[in-house]
Amino acid sequence: MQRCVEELDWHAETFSLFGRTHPVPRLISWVGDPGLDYRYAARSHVGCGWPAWLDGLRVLVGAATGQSFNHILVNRYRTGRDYMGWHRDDERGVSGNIAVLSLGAERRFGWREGPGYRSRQLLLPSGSILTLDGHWQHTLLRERQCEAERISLTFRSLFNVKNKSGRQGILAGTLA
Ligand SMILES: O=C(O)CCC(=O)C(=O)O
Repeated sequence: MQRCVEELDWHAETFSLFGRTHPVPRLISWVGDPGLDYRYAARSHVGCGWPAWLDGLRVLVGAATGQSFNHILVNRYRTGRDYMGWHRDDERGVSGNIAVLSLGAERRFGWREGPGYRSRQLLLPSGSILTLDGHWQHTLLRERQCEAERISLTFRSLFNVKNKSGRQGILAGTLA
């Protein structure tokens, strides 16, 4: 966890709603194969290679889940006031499940198969790995009383796609 805090580049992104700009309620970072872009919310997150310590983690998480990964989006929740709202990770170019490695504060994770479905919750302790179908809606809930920090490393397997116009699509980049 400390290494993530100290050695990753952290970004405070913003989003627009009804013409106003708001801070995304968490910090993010990313690591991936050189040139590989995980693009969502109209923003690029281009990998520039793996530091050895994270490559080791990638191998461990790959062995634990039986998948191989080429990109990580890292979320840093500074306290329980940071969170992630309901969303899906069903962008074109993401294959297989997402593996979420949790570090630090235990937080509540919710998921449901879609709007109108019953939502369920799970506690994510430090060191746990959750595998997740990105088509399901999910959220990391706000917990106002929590003062401790949590980091989630969300391992993804991305592949190159082109859209109908022949231009690079939602995900752009090259796989080694
Ligand atoms: O931090 C978490 O556990 C959830 C992360 C997440 O939903 C995502 O990165 O899409």
